[in-house]
Order: sequence, then C-alpha cells, then structure tokens
Amino acid sequence: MILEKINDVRDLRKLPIGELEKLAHEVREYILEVISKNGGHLASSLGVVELTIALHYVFNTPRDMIIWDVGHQCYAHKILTGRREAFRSIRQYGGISGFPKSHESEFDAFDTGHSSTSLSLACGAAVGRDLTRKKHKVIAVIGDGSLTGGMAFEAINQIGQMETDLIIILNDNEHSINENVGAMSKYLTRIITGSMYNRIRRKSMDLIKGIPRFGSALFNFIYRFFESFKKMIIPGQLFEDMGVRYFGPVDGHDISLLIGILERVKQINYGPKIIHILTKKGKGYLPAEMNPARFHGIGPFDRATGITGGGAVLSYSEIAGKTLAHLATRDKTIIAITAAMKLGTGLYEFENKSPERFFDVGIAEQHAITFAGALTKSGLKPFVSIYSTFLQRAVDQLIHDVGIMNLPIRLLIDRAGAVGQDGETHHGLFDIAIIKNIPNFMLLAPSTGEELRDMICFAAGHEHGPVAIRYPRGGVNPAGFRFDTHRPFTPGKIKRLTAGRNLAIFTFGDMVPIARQVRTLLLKRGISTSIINMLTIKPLDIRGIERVLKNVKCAITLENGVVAGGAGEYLLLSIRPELRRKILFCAGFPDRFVPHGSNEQLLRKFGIDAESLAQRLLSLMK
Ligand SMILES: Cc1ncc(C[n+]2csc(CCOP(=O)(O)OP(=O)(O)O)c2C)c(N)n1
Repeated sequence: MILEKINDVRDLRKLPIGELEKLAHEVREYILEVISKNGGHLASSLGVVELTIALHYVFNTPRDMIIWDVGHQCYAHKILTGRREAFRSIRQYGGISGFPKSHESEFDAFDTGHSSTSLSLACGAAVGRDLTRKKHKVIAVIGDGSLTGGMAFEAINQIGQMETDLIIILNDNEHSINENVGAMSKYLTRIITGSMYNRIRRKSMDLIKGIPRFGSALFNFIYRFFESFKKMIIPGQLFEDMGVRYFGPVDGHDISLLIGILERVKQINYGPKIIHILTKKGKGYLPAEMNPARFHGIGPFDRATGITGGGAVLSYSEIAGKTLAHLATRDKTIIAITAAMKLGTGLYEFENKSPERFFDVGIAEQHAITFAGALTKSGLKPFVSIYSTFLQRAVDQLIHDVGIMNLPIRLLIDRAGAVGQDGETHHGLFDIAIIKNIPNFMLLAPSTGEELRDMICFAAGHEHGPVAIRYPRGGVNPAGFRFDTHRPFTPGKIKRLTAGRNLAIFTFGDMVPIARQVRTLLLKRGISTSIINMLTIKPLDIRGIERVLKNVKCAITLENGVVAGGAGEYLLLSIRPELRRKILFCAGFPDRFVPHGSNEQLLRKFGIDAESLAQRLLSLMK
C-alpha cells in the first residue's frame, strides 16, 4: 500500500511519477470505503483524484494555495494533507468536515460550501499576496457547474483585466449535479468538440506537408479553409478575449499529462491562466459513473450494489415537487424554477410532465428570483424551489425585485432548519430572520406532508403578493398520502394541537414533534401543555396567540432557526406588553455557527432537544 506511507504531502512528493496512478487507485478505494459508510459527496470527489495528486505533487502546498470551489470535491485533498486517518470521521459529529475548513488544516485556504466563490477568493488572495510582496502561487479549482454562478463571472471580469499571477483549473465533467445547463456549458462542449477538430486539422496538415510536390500549395489551401472557421473552434478563445490565457483541454485523469502542464503553467509568473481539464464524475466506481447525480451527495450505501439503505420515506421535497407537477397539469400558468437542484428539490416529475414550463437556470439563485418576479407580470405563477441556505444568495433580489413591487412569486424553501452532516455552510437557519423582515412577504411553515401540500395549493391561488413556504429536510410515511386532493388552507390562523393550562408551546414545522415529546415529559411531572402549531410565521395570528396566552400560566416559543430575528422574537414583540412576561424564553439556535452532526446531536448540543427543554422548563416553573 502506497497510501499507508503518505502521512502528508512531503511523502507524496517523494514518490516517482510512475507510482502515482497506483496511489490514485488506493485513494479512490479509501474514499469509497469511508463514504459508503458515512455518506457524502462521492461522485465529485472521485472525479478529481488525479488532479488532486498532481496539484500537491507540483505545487508547494500549503504555501501555494489551492482554493476548491464549493469544496465538496476535497476528499482526496483531505486524505493527502495529513488527515488520512481522520477521514474516517468525515461528516460525523466531532469529526472532520466534509468541506474545506481553515481551522481544520493549513491546507484548507478558505471555508467553502456554496458555489462559485473560488475565483473571487483566488483574486483576493493573489492581489493580497502581491500587495504584501509575498511569493506563492494561487490556484482556484472550479467546476463547469460552478462556472454558471454569477459570482464566477464577476470575478473573471476583474481577473481578466489584471496582470496578477493566478491559475484557474476548470474541472469540466459536463455536470453540475445533473447535466450542466446554459450557454457557458454549451460553449465548453464546443471547445471539446473543437479540440478534436483541431487535432484532426494538425494531423491532416502533417500528412499533407509530407506529400512532396503538391504538399505546400495544398497545405496553404487547406490552412485557409480551416482558418475561416477559426473563431468557431479555437479552444478557449472566449477566455483569451477576456484576458485569461487558456490551456487545454487536457485529460484530467492522465496524471503525468497533468503534471506536465501544471509544471509548464507554474513557470509563467505573469497574468491569469486557465487550464481546462476534462474529467468523469464518479470516476472509478461504476454506479457513480452511470448515475453521477444520485451519487453527487448520497447517504450510506452498499458498495457492491450502490443501493442506499433506509425505509420508504416520502420526502418533503418529493411532496412539493409532485404536488406542483399535479397542479401544473391543470393550471397552465404554473412555472417551476430551480437553481441547479432539480433532483434535491423534487422537480423531476414537473420537468417530465410540463417541460416547457420548467426552468433550470444553473447555480444562479439571484437570477432565479428576479426572473420569477418578471414572469408574474405576464400573469404566470412561478414557484422557485431553493434550499434555505442557498436562498441567502438572493436577499437583495427578494427585497428589491420582488418585495417592493409586491410580486406574487411563490418560494419553496427546502431544507429549512438544521440539515445535519453538511454543517455550517448548509444549515437553513436564517431564512425566517430574512424573509419575515421583508414587507409584503407571507411566510408559512408546514409540520406535515399534508400541510405542505395544502399550502402549495393555497399559494397557487394567491395573487396578492409573494408567499414563502419553508419545510425541513426529511420526510413522512408515504402510506395513504394523496396528491390528487387537498384541504383549504387559511393563512394567519394558529392551530391548537393539545390543550393544557400550565404551559403553551408556540411552534411550527419539524419542531412540533419535539414539542410533543416535551409535553409527555412534563405530563409525568403533573404539568399540562398546550401545543400551538403556528403554521403562519407572518402574518401572525395575534388574536389567536393572545387568547391562548390569557389561558395559560406561561409559554415558550420553539423553532428550527436562529432565535435572533426569528419567529419567537417576532411573536414576543407583536403581542400586548402585559402578556409578554408570560413568555419564559424563545428556544432556537443561538448566535453562533452550527457545526455538522446529526440533527439530534445538534439539537442536544444547543439545548433544544426535548429533554433539555423539559429540564429547563421544570427549573423555571418551580
Ligand atoms: C450557491 C449554491 N447553490 C447550489 C449549491 C449546490 N451544489 C453543490 S455542488 C453543485 C454542482 C457543482 O457542479 P460543478 O462545479 O461542476 O462540480 P462537480 O460536482 O460537477 O464536480 C451544486 C449545484 C451550492 N453548493 N451553492
């Protein structure tokens, strides 16, 4: 085993080039062994094993900086940079993160998790280096999917006019999570096709030049013929025109080729350069190569078959997607929009049934919101489905392009609340604090699959302003669930789930089951609890809430989101002052970034699991 001897990158650099392919194989096997148990971003990481080895082989990391875009492909990087054994704990509570973390290792230049930041980070790192007269290389690795994000274009716009030494590796596997979309993706495909064309051209030129008498004349004729197509086929001309020197395309699985080109580009100490490499997502593991989208981010699976465990669950994403697909067959004004997450947000069925009204806009959350806002002006009903964490990108668009004009877009906020193993960069803890502070927005939060379905049906008919529905990761028992029917939903009305005179818990979404557990624990100590399912976070049912408060001794609020600026605080400030003292505390996540771990572990860590809440309540109620 070579990998056993690689304790850090210095050991790697001692290996002869001839052994690196074997090392790549061992790294892949190790990634598969661990991720099949822990779950994680498998396909992307398998695709860049050779690239990772070549980068650390050629560059003097950590002095030279590698900046991984998104960072989900960093597994080989972690294994080779002193975290080989720690890798077994990846994504587990207390273990290493699934994304680059600067506090974890000096090899992780920046913390990442969201897409399209690498070029801005690299630009800042390179300019910072120059201004402080340091000498090291800065290398950004960005995927073709991440290149669809607006930030990447903004950065290239600056980078292209600078003389700063900067290397961009464009890792082109023709996939975002699903097949990549958009004009840039088409352009990259043309480069690949064009490069084959160029190879043919070079070969034919050599052949013609070899013909003794007519060679030269024929050569000139054919050269002119090919030249007339030049603009179409010169690889990377767009980047060159933007001021970035282009190299490639190069086979990203050929380690010695990669090392060769990296060595050459490393010598050029001037200006921005882009190396376009071609890789296969999921490389080396057939099920992932065949279905890279499924293995993009996956839970534990059986390595032999690629099959994931777990019982049948109907996810909230599926409920949202199927409900929408069903509604759209009857209402031809319904539009579905995703920002590169059609699998995660459950929009497959919609795409199949109503392809002309389905839009994957790429990793472009800001554009998705403004695009949707404009669609409403044509009397259409756009539903934008975005994970809570990625919606953070589009705050100004929500305010400026939707809220101010009161445009009736429908927001499906998926993965709201803590999301477990992906950690800080991915928890959806801020959406309530953001959305509820934007005038004109209505914010709903279902606690069951049926409530989600009913709210979506309500939103489809609501034309008076923007509606946002936030729902958690996870799902419900599919038995008996129906998409072909729904109950009317009235916003701004609380629902009392249990009656009790000692305590009221105002809650919503996936904290309702926690409230039920608290109730059971308190009941053993003779305390009766009213559980109130708020359903609507904004506008609040003030009268209903005050009526409940008048009839209980005390109350708490409980939410899966940050307390500061959250639903509980909003409730507290909205009720009459004399009732406020009845609220003992607002429970939720504190003013800190929440690490990775299972949601149960995270709730316990922050004192919002049932046992901790019951204990806190018991001591306060004494
Ligand atoms: C702002 C933002 N939106 C969505 C995502 C979810 N996401 C993670 S990786 C990914 C695809 C990235 O594609 P690419 O850069 O080509 O990398 P690959 O996985 O193909 O290696 C997406 C959409 C994200 N991380 N950040």
